[in-house]
Amino acid sequence: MGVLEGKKGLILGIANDKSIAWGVTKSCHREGAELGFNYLGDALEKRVRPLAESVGSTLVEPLDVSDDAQLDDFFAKVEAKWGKLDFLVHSIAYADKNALKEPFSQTSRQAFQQALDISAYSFIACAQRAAPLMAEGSAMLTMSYLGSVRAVPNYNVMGVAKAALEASTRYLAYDLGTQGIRVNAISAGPIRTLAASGIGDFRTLMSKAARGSMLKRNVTQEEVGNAACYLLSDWASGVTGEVHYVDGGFSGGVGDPGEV
Ligand code: 0WE
Repeated sequence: MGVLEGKKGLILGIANDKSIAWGVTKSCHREGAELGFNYLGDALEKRVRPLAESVGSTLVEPLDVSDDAQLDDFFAKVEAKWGKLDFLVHSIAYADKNALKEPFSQTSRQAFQQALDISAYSFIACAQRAAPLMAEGSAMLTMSYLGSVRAVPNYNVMGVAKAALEASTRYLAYDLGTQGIRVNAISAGPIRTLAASGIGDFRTLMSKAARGSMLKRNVTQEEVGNAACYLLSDWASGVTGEVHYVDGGFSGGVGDPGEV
């Protein structure tokens, strides 16, 4: 008997089989959940639909989280099909490519607004539409990164967006706590995904993350997925407003002080 048996959940943000959202999907499916998905545009539908079908899903709908009308349509379809929702996973971020390499002090208003809108506000937008479908004991989860609390070279405006996302997690947890809905974030170590492929010298960042971690290795999509299952399950019934690190211990250490 899986820890998510009998639960219905949405997983937002699969791009392909390397996505963190796909790691979360595999764990949630193994633990018995019935799952629904979104895709961004026709190009990604071709990738997401076969993955969704492989875990027995029949809820796969378009959703660009920067568009309120699409958000309304998406959650209306979820309500029509399921009537209720037990969990929501938000695994969505975007910043302009140039904003992730130019000096942070050069960040444009447009790049700031877009990064914060898609990477942070979208969690609030989803939460406010998901909550009315949720009963006591339901849960929401989003994905963050250490760049929210430390200045990580080149992470730039994404770090500011993740800081807003983590603060939003706490305020949503406060707000929805009165309805018995829990809201948490996972802060994962760097993982090679489609989003990471657009980043210069990600290889060096990955090897520094491994060497500086306590486990001396990087974490996987599957490990994030397993931690996600716990936070979404009734085993975490007393846990909310939390940022849970799944980074092999990197954030708690200083690496090797003797390293040159
Ligand atoms: O949150 C992320 C990645 C988010 C991301 C990645 C891209 C690349 C392609 C958001 N927007 C875009 N836009 C693009 O055009 N991570 C935690 C992975 C990541 O990204 C970095 C990192 C790490 C770690 C960027 C710079 C430095 C470190």
